[in-house]
Amino acid sequence: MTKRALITGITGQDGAYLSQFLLEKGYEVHGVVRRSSHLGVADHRLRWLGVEKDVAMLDGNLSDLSSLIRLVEQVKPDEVYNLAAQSFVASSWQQPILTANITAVGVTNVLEAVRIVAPQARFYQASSSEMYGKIQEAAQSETTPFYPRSPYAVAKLYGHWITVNYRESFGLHASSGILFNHESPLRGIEFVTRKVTDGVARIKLGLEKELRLGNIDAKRDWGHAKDYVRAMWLMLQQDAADDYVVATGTTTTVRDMCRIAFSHVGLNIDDHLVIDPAFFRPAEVDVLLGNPAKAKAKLGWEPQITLDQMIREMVDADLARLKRA
Ligand code: NAP
Ligand code: G4F
Repeated sequence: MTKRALITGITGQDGAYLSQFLLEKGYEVHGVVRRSSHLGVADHRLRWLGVEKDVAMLDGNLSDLSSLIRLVEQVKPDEVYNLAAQSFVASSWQQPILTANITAVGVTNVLEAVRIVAPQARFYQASSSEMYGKIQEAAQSETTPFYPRSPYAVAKLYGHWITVNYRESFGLHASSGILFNHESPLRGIEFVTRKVTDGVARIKLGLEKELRLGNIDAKRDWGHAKDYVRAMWLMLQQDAADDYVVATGTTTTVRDMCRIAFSHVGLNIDDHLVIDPAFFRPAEVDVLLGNPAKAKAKLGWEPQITLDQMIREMVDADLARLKRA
């Protein structure tokens, strides 16, 4: 029988790749979309992947429990992927209450809708490596203590633990993926990898002269979103729900990530990169490095796309976009 998936955050980077992945597996895919005054903007990532006509888009919002209850009643999902969030760390200092309402309490709203209407459905929560913040171990695993450093990370920690709690309290098949940074040509323009690949493409085409960044000494464990949505699905195929770190096991500075992008188009980073304190954060996460051993052992998951390949793919995609425009 055809399986049905309900995805919150279907219009985001991961929602688009997960939709494509599930459609290829034969799923019926339904997504929660918050209303916008701009026609056509919401599905631009799904359109990029050519799957916009294959998914059902349903009106709802993480802050409105009644909408979620109705959607779960309507869709009768086998699997629910909660990807919706205010997901930009820097914005979480500007909008801490909205971040808490959506990224934290919104998780309880989705869990409640599942518990009330479809307790047999399997649930995935998009937890984050940002929860490790001021790291307590050099390589972070499922047992590393958390130390969040932003309103976003604090909200994600709530979402993580409420998922664990609903699993233990009500026996829901609820799993959390503690995903490290993952990127793609569909990444939002405000995140550093995409800001860099778009900036490099603009400089290459003579549209800009400089790229302004904040803390380029920060280190991140970067993977490709296409690899990471596969891990989400694998978690929900296990007999028992559990929590998993999804990462590459390699960490790189923002500076070195930039070097890959500049050298891909034959430019010298020192001629164009400007440090702008406006992009420094009130509290920084200096370094993240994941230990994906459990995901490898239990899910058989391993990343297939390297940082080098991904950054080059992103620069090429931005060059093509800008040329078209
Ligand atoms: P994204 O591109 O920013 O997508 C976020 C999605 O959430 C969008 O579809 C957005 O809709 C939706 N959304 C925001 N507020 C909403 C609300 N009130 N009601 C309903 N939908 C709402 O994020 P992503 O990179 O795909 O990440 C997916 C999830 O994984 C997020 O929860 C993120 O925090 C988490 N995560 C991401 C990473 C990463 O490196 N990418 C790592 C760890 C965890 P609009 O299109 O209308 O804005
Ligand atoms: O790309 P970023 O904005 O991602 P960040 O803060 O690591 O968060 C992302 O990954 C998390 C997983 O760990 C997700 F949960 C979260 O939703 C999001 O997807 O920044 C990466 C690093 C930071 O240290 C930041 O200070 O890059 C540094 N950076 C330096 N200059 C910059 C800039 N970041 C941005 N966005 N813009 C800059 O100009």
